[in-house]
Amino acid sequence: MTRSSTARFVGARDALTARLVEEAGFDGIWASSFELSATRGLPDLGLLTMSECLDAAIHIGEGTSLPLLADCDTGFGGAINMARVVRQYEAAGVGGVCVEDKVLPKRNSYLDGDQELEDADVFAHRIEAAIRNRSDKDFCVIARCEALIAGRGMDEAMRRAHRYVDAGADGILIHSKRRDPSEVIEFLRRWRSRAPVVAVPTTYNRWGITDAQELGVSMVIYANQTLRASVHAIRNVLSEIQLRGEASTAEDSIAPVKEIFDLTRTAEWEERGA
Ligand code: SPV
Ligand code: MG
Repeated sequence: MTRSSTARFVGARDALTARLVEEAGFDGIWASSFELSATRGLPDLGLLTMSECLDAAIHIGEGTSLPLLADCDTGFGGAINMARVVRQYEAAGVGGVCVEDKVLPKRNSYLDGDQELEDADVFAHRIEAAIRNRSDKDFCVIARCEALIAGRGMDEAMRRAHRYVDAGADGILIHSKRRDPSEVIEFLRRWRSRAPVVAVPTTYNRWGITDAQELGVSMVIYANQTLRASVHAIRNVLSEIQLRGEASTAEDSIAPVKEIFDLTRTAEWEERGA
């Protein structure tokens, strides 16, 4: 297992997945809007409400002792909504929130087509409201800069990132959908470690944790790999059962029932209720 001072967070859409992430030795959980939407069979187009996302985050948190960073899309409205987001997520024991500078309803960053950015001052005001409304300064508020995703260039990304840290953000998630890490590396070079940086190496997935660490990245998020893994695993087992007309050969590629008993701490619960 690679040990790193760069925290490695992984997307988990439910408590059981979060438990698997913890078991594998990662550092934290990303409650991804993409994963939570997909779990409901919905596209990641800002359709989920704050209560739905908060409820999911609470359930995910019940499965793990790892810190949880909640993807709060654009903050579910304006500064006043952001104030409520922070109060509610903090009260629920979530470690922090991440909000992105797009307009509501946002579109997933990997979708083709236009991405509409929020006005930088309007978004900075939202960050200020978030900071003002936390009661614990360790509750983390990450501002996600989508300027590169929206094709607005590095100067705009830098301008926005500085504006958001001026507004009080604890860190910047700089998002890029290039297949190589060049944009993120250029951002880091110009940023000069002014505040912690979070990266999401989904498309530039050959960028290893050691490289990220050497360049001073504070956190990487493997945002959606567990969701995508489960889609293929489920499809494979279903087609195996369809093909054979029975489930015996599928057994080799699925978890034994006992493993699920163990993962859900069945013995511990029976003891509690004894
Ligand atoms: C998510 O996982 O919901 C994210 C990250 O926002 S991404 O889908 O990579 O934009
Ligand atoms: Mg998201």
